[in-house]
Amino acid sequence: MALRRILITASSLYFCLAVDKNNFKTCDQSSFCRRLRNVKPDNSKYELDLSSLQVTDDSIEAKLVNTEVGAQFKFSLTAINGNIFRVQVDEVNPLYTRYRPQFALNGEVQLAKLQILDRNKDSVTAQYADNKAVISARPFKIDFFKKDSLVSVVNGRGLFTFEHYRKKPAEGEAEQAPEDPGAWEENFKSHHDSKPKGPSAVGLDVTFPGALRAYGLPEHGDRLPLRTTGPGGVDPYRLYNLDVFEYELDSTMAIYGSVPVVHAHSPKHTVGVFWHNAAETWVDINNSKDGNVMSSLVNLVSGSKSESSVEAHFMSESGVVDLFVLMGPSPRDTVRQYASLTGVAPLPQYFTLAYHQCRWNYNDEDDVTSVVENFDAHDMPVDIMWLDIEYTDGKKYFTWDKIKFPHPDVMIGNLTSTGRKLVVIIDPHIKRESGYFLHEDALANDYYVKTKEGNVYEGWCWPGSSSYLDFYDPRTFDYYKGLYALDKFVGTTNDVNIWNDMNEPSVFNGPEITMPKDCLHYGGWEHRDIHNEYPLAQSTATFQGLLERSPNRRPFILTRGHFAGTQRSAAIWTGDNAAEWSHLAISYPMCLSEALGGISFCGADVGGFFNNPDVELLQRWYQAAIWLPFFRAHAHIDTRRREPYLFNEDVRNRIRAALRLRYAHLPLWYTLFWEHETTGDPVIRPLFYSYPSDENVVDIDSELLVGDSVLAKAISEAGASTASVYLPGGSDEYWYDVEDFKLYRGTGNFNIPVTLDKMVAFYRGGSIIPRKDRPRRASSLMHEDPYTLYVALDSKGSASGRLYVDDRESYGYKNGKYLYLHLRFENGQFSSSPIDKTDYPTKEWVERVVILGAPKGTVGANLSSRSMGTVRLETSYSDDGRALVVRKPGVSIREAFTIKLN
Ligand code: NBV
Repeated sequence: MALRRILITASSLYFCLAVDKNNFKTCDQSSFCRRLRNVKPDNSKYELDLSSLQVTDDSIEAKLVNTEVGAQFKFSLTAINGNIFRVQVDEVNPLYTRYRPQFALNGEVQLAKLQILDRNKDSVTAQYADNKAVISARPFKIDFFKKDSLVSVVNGRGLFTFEHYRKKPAEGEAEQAPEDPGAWEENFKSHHDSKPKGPSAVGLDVTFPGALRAYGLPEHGDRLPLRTTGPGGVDPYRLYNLDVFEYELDSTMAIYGSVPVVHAHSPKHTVGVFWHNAAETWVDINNSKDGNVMSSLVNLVSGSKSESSVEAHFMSESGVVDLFVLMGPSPRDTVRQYASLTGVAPLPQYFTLAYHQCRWNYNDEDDVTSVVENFDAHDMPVDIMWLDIEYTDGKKYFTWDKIKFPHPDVMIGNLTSTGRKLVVIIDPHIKRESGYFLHEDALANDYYVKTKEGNVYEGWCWPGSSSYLDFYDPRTFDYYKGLYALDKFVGTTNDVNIWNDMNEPSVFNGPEITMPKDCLHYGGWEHRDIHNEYPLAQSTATFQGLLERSPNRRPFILTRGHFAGTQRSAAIWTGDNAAEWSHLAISYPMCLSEALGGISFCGADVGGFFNNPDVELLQRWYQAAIWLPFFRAHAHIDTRRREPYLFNEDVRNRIRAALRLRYAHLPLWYTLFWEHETTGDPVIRPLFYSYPSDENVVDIDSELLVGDSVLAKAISEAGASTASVYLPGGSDEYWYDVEDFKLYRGTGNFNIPVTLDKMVAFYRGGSIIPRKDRPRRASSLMHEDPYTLYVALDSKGSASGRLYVDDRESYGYKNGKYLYLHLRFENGQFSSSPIDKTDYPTKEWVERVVILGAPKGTVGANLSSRSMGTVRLETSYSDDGRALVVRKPGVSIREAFTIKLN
């Protein structure tokens, strides 16, 4: 810990955290990364044998040959509904079958018809809708065109590599070329990787001509736009789920999650690629704006040396080449295309969007009860209490510590009687203790991951000596699901949800704090093949387990490790951050990156996990975190207690105000999650997503959009007296401060004065935001509360929005038990009408309509609805004239209605 600095200030103790980089490989220390990074550009030895070409209605297949060693591969190109191409390469007659991820895709993809436009001895041209692929044989390369403009090129730089499985050359046997010293076995620190199948890496370059920025590849503690990496410079973005203690920021190092999707963007076009591979992966990025010498290809295709471009080089240790090209043309399209492949987050229960209170650990049942009582006493809302590993009997999951938690059912009853819920942690490592039912069952039935020799693998984790469930074995998967049943996990109820932590998997004494790559899973797969997918296998089993436990409740799961497709089963958080301003700042970019990777349900530990935040940081953290989808405070066991009621009145008031603002917006969040499920649109969005033609926003990641109506900015420095905010949308755009409704017109940077009380968020003029403004202690107590509808008028005096309503917990909405309403304001008239022909018998009603930007002179309004006929309503302006309030419409939200201003 030589790097650890200790600074003592009057109010608190800061440790500048530092990861121990020695524990983790750099590309140079990884044999396959070295090998693939060493491939020389513009010299591809791969050729397509077009004499073997086979064309069907929806696929093009041909033999691909490594002309240097003669190895043969099967190449195919297919088109998938929704403007996606798929490029696959696998070995012909491999020595061992190669792994394809089993959990990432959301079922079978729907093939689309490919039309062959041209076919000659050098190339094949295929078209699907306004997308075209030109496959060149020598060297192998594919150009992808959208409406005749070239948007991406596969193997344009000639870095395509497919290491076919081979027999290990006997000692002394002549080799064609000297091999990398780690090709057949590899050491890292004291760990040995036996590589029984030898080298098996796959790699591929993709060029995005014209792109200005690339985004994606979560999870990294880094800014949103991907930066240039390269030999001698920054290490490639590494995707390898790892439990990195005190992870560093501004870094391409791997951390807990891996989502291999990139969106390349310019104001003219957005295109994406999804590299469907679950093995360790490194991705080099080269952005021409960073001044690197570009490959000749880009200049050639762009016809100009000045056009920008981004290149990505994917390198994976094993598996096949399976690349989806998301043809865009807008960021919304590429994100939706990705969602069409890997799925969406199903609508969560309403309470999951409220405030979660966590700590490692709440010590006992009384502690849990008294924390909630304190929230109540201080009139601060909280919905969910969390229990970390100490609730268990000696870190044996699915058990309770009998001294500290002797009556979990009573404790849970206390919570639910005030409308609260509980989440408990369940890690995937299993304590090897005789008599522990789970361990006994796992041994007796062979449920554990094995060593390369076929013995049960043992590693070290929280419980001490542990083994790891092999979710790849369908029997283990089924058994594991059953563990969540109420009669199995005794003491739990339908109101208990689950937190899957340490599932990268974390192994304290393993290589890079994880499982050795030569460990074996069901089906003979090496851990090497499936590593990045392991946490998804666990969260999928947990999801199904909770569903079997409580068939008509939507499961809530939080997972730390994650992969493409995790959104279908779990929310994520950014792991063990620290109580530092920089960690508050990075929470927006990290979650935005996840949202572009399909995982919208993301948050960061409020306050920072390690160390003690000072009160300013803590307040700012709450103020920023209310605009992230998953909103949970959490803290390390060694930190001081920091439940928000523990601070002085000023601090309490500020945090209460932030919590209340979150709760007021729950109808908006819920609507956005429903729309996410139905469209794939992310719940939070970077500015470039909604304003793709504005070049000024391509690097902005300290601001985010909640749906299409709220823009929030995180204040992430101490002592701020102003916040500089970029407001997008053009010269006619209006933005209203969410708290004081001050109007900002036009686009550009605005300096907003801020006190500690001030939160920085705006409503976009033109949107209608559904809120519930009556402060309550928990979201469940707001269910029958009335709505206040905020109408933020645009420069033409119009606005529109949506509201989704259902029973907040069941699957009734799948059978039409919901309301989805279109809210509109035009020509001085507000209206609400159903978008879908569905119904939900709710008692909720409209308490107020607040119109921002309304012209002066309104005196009263007339409400019309079927059941109420026409009723006159009172109106009044706020003292500063910024808001016109229409009082007590009193109409049921279930009914269509209009309100005409007089
Ligand atoms: O279970 C203890 C912690 C947990 O509080 C945290 O949120 C996880 O990310 N867990 C990691 C284990 C060890 C932390 C040093």
